[in-house]
Amino acid sequence: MTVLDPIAPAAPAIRTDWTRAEIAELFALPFTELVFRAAEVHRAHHRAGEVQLATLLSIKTGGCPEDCGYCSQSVSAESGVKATKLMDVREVLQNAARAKDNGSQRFCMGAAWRNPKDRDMPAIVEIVKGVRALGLETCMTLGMLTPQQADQLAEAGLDYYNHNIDTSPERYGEVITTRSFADRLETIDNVRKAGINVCTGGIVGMGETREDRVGFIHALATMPQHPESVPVNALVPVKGTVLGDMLADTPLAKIDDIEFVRTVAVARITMPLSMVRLSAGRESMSEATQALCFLAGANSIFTGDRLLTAPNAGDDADQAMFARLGLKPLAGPEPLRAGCGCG
Ligand code: SAM
Ligand code: DTB
Ligand code: SF4
Repeated sequence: MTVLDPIAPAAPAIRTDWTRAEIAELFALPFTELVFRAAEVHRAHHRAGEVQLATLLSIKTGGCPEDCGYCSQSVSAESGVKATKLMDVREVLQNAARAKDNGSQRFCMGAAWRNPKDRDMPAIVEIVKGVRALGLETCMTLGMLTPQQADQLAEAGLDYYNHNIDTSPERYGEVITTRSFADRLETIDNVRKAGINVCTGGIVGMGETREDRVGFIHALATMPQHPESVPVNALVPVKGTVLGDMLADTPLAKIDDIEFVRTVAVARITMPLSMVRLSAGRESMSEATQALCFLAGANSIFTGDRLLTAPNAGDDADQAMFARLGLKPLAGPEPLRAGCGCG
């Protein structure tokens, strides 16, 4: 006879019809109530003690024609980042093999492009195939894609494509002027139609309002299908970028840790099945804040000592944190559905 656990939380329905008012109400909950609810949703769908490890590599750095106000790789920034050519396939594979040895499940490759040129695609396809052959999940972020390029990546076996919406639709034009929010959605749609898993999220701590954070989560949680991965980055303030310099001049604009955790919790509650990745900005985050993020439903991180151009916590620091918190690297596929018996 199966004995049902009377205190196991009921699995909430997956909704894509969230209203802004509902999301604002979640943000406004007493903090402990919000985190408790997020933890309940997390436990209903995921193995709560496991966190996915992903490693990033910049395969083409700097010289980007876009003017994203946060980014060290834009030609508009005076960050000192040098432009490189697309990395040689062998060098990418060496990095991927190292990431696998260090326990990563997913290898994410970024290029500082507005969009890949068709002449870049054969090398990109070779990289995807090579990284997959090492037994890693592949993720790429190359800028805007045409439907044909998305199909080419799908055919090569690309598992995920990262393309962030970054902030609320209303705030977007203040952060980036060289493309629109609608352009972003179009590429995400091309990726989805090609059958590649969607990774999209954004950045908090860019001097935005609570209402912008509500609009940001609303835009993600009302997509026709929730993104499989939702990276939540805390702005890494880079000297020489518009937003990095703005934060240096107005330190009060820095995101409050509690508000950051709230954003993670609301992402978890509204998108129960998605992997919520605690992405950039961990280096300047206390372990206590990171632990609150894990409690609030974050279940993926970037490991390694570098993000794309910015420093990251590093494998040793993360192993020590996992040991202290009793967390384990995610093993096996995700996400887990309630009722599968493995939660
Ligand atoms: N060029 C591609 C694009 O924009 O889609 C891919 C690379 S881009 C660096 C990937 C994402 O990294 C951005 O969308 C942004 O969300 C995040 N990012 C970039 N610089 C950041 C920073 N200084 N702090 C936090 N996140 C950042
Ligand atoms: C994402 O949302 N965060 C990653 C990944 N997607 C490509 C990038 C973070 C970049 C942080 C700044 C840097 O390293 O330059
Ligand atoms: Fe270019 Fe991407 Fe940086 Fe924007 S975020 S400047 S598109 S590399």
